[in-house]
Amino acid sequence: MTIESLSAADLEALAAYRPLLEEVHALIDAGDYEAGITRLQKVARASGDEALMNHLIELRVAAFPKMAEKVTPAPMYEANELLGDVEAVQARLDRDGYLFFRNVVPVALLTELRDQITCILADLGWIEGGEQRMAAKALCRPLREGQPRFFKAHDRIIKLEALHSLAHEPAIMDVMRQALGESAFPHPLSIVRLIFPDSPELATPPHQDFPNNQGTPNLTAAWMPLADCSISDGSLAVMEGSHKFGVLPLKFHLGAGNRRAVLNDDVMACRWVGADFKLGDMVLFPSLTVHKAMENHNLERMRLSVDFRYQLEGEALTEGCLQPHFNRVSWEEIYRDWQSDDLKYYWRNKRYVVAPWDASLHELPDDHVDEAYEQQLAYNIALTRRKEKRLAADDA
Ligand SMILES: O=C(O)CCC(=O)C(=O)O
Ligand SMILES: [Fe+2]
Repeated sequence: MTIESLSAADLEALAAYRPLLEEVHALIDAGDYEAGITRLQKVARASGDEALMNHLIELRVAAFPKMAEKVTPAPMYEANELLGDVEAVQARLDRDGYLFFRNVVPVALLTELRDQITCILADLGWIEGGEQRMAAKALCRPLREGQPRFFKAHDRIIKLEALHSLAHEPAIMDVMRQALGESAFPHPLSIVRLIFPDSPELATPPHQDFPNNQGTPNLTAAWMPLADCSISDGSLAVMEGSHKFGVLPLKFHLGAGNRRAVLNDDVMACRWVGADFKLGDMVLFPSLTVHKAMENHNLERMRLSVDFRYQLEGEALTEGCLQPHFNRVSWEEIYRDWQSDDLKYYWRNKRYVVAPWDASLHELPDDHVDEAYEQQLAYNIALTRRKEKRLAADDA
């Protein structure tokens, strides 16, 4: 979007702000949407000028795909060759802030879990049922974490024994012990991601897990998709070496967690790495590593994935990591229909230190309500326009 592309009416309404607009568009032309939007935002919010606010929203609509395009991940290093050499595994994790493994998680377990999750989603009308069910082809508008309809599915999925037991799977535990140490154990906070197609604005933004989880910074996540998941299907990307620069400040974002990290120059100098994941592949990263989801450009299929977190005995964790994700359903309820008792409350036999939760690490800046409002507005506009464009293309 350039100043020249504005309509005559818009230009007239914005005439008083011409110098500001030129400044903003110079930043945008140079590729820095974030700086342009920040500059315009200050004046638009302070003035309450409607034309200026509309222009800000339009810039946000245009910025989403442009900002996404900027990340082209280099290939992740495949660390399978290091397995068996614990020192080499740990040195590589310490150096790069991630480890990517091909084909280490039994695909039968992943497929079984996908089967159970897609049954629930089809039952609730999120995706097509029947023969197409496992493809997870979305039937409804994107739902976001936090919405009542989202929880209708999530409250059922969080009860699945197959979800929680996967975190303990011996093949995964073997890798986690090599990466972290012999006493590695998973947190019971097992997370499932239900990511809709065609909504790049909702892709999980760059962030560190530390502000969400806290406790030991050695806490290490294992992320794995529940089907083959290429970069364009919205797989996970990490910033290599970004775990060396401490805890970053936060801003609001519409994607999972509603927070993105504000990346400083040191972090920006790190490169993004990613992969076309195959079912069975897994990536690990400690809680200070900056990571994000790539945008799901698949126009039909949901991206379903899970992520678990592991730590060593004796290290610190916060109470929230011992609760079910979103803490809406009790463990008792979750366990009700399980076949086996072996994993119920297993963490009570582990040694760990409970650290206090530091709310300041998780706080959003004062302007987050404005930010949320503007992003939601821009997202709705972008979604409606994409839909109209597709309908028009279908008609043609
Ligand atoms: O799957 C996603 O979109 C986000 C995953 C993530 O942030 C994590 O595993 O920590
Ligand atoms: Fe994360």
